[in-house]
Amino acid sequence: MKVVHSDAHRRHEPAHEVQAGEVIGLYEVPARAEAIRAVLAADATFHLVDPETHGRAPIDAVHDPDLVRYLEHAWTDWVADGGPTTAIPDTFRHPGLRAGMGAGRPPVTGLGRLGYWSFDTATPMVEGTYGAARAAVDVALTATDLVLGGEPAAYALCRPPGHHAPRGAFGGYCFFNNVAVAAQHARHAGAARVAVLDVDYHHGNGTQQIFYERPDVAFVSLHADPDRAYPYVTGFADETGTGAGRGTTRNLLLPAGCDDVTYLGLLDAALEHVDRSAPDLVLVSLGVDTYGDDPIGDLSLTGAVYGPAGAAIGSLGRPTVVVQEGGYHLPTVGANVRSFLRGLMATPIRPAPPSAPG
Ligand code: OKP
Ligand code: ZN
Repeated sequence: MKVVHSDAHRRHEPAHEVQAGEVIGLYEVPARAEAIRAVLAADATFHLVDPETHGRAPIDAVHDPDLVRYLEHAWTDWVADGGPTTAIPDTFRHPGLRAGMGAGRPPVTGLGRLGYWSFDTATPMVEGTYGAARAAVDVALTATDLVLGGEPAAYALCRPPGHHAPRGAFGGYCFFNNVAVAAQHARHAGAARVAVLDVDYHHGNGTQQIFYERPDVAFVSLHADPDRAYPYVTGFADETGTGAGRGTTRNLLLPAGCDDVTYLGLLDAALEHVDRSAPDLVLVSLGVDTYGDDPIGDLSLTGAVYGPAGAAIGSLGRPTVVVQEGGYHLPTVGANVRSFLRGLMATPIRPAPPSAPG
C-alpha cells in the first residue's frame, strides 16, 4: 500500500495549547506523524511517496475562500499585530454577539481575525502552520488520486488533522478539512457517490457540516457521545442530514469505556450505512485516539481491535482512501495505524471505476 507523507508537518509545532482555560503541553505534536511514518517505513508492505501539489482550487471548492485567504496571511497579520510565537485567540465570533444586528465587518487586527475564524483555544498557530496545513491537503489529494487511478487503497498520513474544520472556520487541531477536500475532489474527478466513514474518537463536525445537505456524499461517524466529549455541540444521533441530504448523515455514539467487542458491533452497524449509500469510493477518517491508553479519549479499546476494524472496512470491497486524523498515545499510534491498514488490505478490493471528467 502506498503511504503519502510530507515533512512540511514538522514546522507546525506550537509550544502549547489552552484546554479548559489552562495552558498545557501540546497533544497534536510532530512526533505523532513521525512515529506513524517510522513504523510504516519499517514494514515492506508499505511504500512512502511524496504528495503532489494541487494548488488552492480544491480547497476553495470546500472552504469559504475568505477563510483560505485569511489562513494564508494569518501569521503575517499576527506578527504585524505584535503577537507572541504561538497564536491563540481570546475573543470568538459567538453568534450571540451580533444577534439581530447583521454580520458587521470582519476585524482588522491579527488577534481579532484569529478569533473571528477560529472556534476554540486548542488550535494554536505558528509560522509553519499554513504550509503544514496546505501540505496535509496535498497528501490527502494525492492518496485519493492514487485510488482513483486504480490502486485499491492508499493511506494519507495527514498532519495537522482536518475533520473538525467546517466550511467557514477552523479548530480542533484542524485548519483545512483534508478528507472533505479529498471527497469533493473525487466527486469532481468522476466518482458519482462518495462516503466518508469517520472512526476518530471525536465527532467529525466539520465534515458533517460541509456535506450536511449533500445527497452525493454520505457521512457516517462512530464517536464518543458529545454529551461527554469534544466538540460537545454536534454529533448527536438525531443529526441525519437536511434538504437533499436528508438521511445521508449518520452518527453512532460510543459509550465511555467501550470495549473491542461492543466497538466492532457498532462499526458493523456503521458499515451498513456506508454500504447502503453505494459509494464508488470510501474515505476513512482514521483516528486511533479510540485506543484505551489515549490521553484524550475514554474508551477501552485494545491494540487487537484495529486489524479487525480495518478488515471489516476492507470487506466492503470498495476502493478506500484512509486519511489520518487523531491518535495521541505516542508509543502505540504507529502500531495501531499499521494494524488497521494491514487489516484493510486483508480483503481484496476492486479498483475504482475509470474516472470521467465531472
Ligand atoms: C482532534 B481530533 C478535551 C479537549 C479537546 C480538542 C480535541 C481535538 C481532537 N477536554 N480539545 O479529532 O483527534
Ligand atoms: Zn480525535
